Amino acid sequence: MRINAQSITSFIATEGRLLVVWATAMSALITVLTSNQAQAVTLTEIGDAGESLSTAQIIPSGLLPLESISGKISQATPDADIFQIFLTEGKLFSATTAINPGTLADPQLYLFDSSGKGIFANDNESSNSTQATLPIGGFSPNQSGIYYLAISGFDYYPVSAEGDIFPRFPEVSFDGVGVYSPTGAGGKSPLSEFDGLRLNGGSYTITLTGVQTSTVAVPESSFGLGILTSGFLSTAALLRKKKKQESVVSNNKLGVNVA
Ligand SMILES: [Ca+2]
Ligand SMILES: [Ca+2]
Ligand SMILES: [Ca+2]
Repeated sequence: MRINAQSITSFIATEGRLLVVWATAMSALITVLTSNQAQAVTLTEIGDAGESLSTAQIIPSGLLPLESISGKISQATPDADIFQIFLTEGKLFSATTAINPGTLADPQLYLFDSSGKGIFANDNESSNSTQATLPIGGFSPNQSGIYYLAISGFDYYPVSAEGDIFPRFPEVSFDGVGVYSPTGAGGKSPLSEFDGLRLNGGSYTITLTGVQTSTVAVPESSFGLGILTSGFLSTAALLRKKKKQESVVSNNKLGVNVA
């Protein structure tokens, strides 16, 4: 090609357009990435989560992906922690304390439906680990909705009015390995309380998959204290978003919606 003033002008114009197109595309990509990363949340227990459905900690509404829950189990006083979560039809659920920081040496995990009936439970994920795992594939709901995830230290376990919701030693192996269905004497009835010995205390982090924050709101005073974004969305941005969403939740004076 013969280079002259006209071809140079043409080249610059073409490159300029390409640059604009490239920049626009990158901008869109970055927006999508930021948006996706910003919407995953982690929860830190606020005060002490209760150990009944009515005192369970409710995570702010909005159906955001919930990546983990952190908290503490007291050994000195009765303490199991229950969190209300949202599970989606057909989506595999899992929860594990195994790969997380924490000082709770021997946690147990339990999943209940919206009425408090047991779904499945685990004490120890393997004969080499006293950490707990409700495995991927162990549960996938037929219907989207509210569920309750509970954690306690060994040997503080859930009971209904009829007795143990999940089988325990000697009905199950002494090492506590295995994922159990609610086949205990009280397994057909909803959770009424936790019972047993409190042999463990400490901090925990439960890593989750297939979980979203609940659709029920929490008091506004709690907002921002326990929820941490895992992406780029700052607290200020969340608060701006909250303000924007206030009209959405105007029918529920207690709540916020960060969807
Ligand atoms: Ca607690
Ligand atoms: Ca508690
Ligand atoms: Ca355990």
